[in-house]
Amino acid sequence: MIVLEEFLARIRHDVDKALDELIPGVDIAPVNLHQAIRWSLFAGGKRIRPAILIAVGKTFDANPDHLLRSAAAIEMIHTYSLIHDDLPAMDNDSLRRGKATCHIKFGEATAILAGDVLQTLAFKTVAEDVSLDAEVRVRLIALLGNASGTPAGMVSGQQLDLDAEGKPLDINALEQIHRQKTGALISASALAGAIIGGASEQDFAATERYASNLGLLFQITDDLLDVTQQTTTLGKTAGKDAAAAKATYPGHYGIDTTRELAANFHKMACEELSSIDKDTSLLDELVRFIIGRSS
Ligand code: GRG
Repeated sequence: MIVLEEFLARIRHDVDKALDELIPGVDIAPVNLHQAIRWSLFAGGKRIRPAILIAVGKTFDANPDHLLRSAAAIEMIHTYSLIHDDLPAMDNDSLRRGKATCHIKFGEATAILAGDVLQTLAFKTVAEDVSLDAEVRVRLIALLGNASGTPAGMVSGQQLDLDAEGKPLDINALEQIHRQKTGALISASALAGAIIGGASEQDFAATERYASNLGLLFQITDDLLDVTQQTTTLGKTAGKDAAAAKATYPGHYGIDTTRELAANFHKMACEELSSIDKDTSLLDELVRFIIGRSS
């Protein structure tokens, strides 16, 4: 059995190497644009979405070389969302991944462009991945477009989140925001691994249910960390949700009940793995990592 910490460290190394090869260098014009992308991309993210993609792909016996560029593409989309989320018109934050945010370091216009181009590079990366059949690439592109866009993806979740600021929300609306804003890209990471691994229809459906619980668990854990951890541990401003009157699980249920709910999503995610006739121990470990993380 692979120790999860070793697996995650290897993913961080391999994905960072792939990203370095895929992103234009700082010797290529426009230099400030490429510096801005690299500033945010290599600031030390956990690479959890690539890890989910690669773990699911490995579970379905995919060739590891075939997973890497899609994993890098998902990290590009994720980093674009962080850059744009930190902008003055959105969360207006000055700290991300323990460093100054992209717009603080490079200016707002360049940060907007860095986010834009990370998004287009992600789709280009998948489209040009010659290790994958054309049909697989098209499925992945559609998956990423749906998960990062609207009406059920990350951008629509972000809009719902902005619209909900300062308003009382029922739990269904809160869950919808979390599922779209964060869950959709986490789910897409798992499903991309299943697509590249050629999972059967039944295994794909089980992966979808696993990922849906995992995605919600990820954001609930993020909500908990925002109220229980310090800024230095998180590498981003702690206590931001309450200050911005954001809709969160701890805000709705309190910390103790939120922890119980997280444990329940943990259990449900792991239960979905039992119908998959493969060694799913890595996927089990990933859920444990997500609920136990401190940043
Ligand atoms: C602005 C287009 C746009 C979308 C915004 C994802 C998102 C939607 C905003 C980012 C802010 C945020 C708190 C989102 C929730 C998702 C989340 C928990 C992001 C942090 O992910 P981690 O913990 O970060 O994986 P690292 O830095 O480790 O990659």
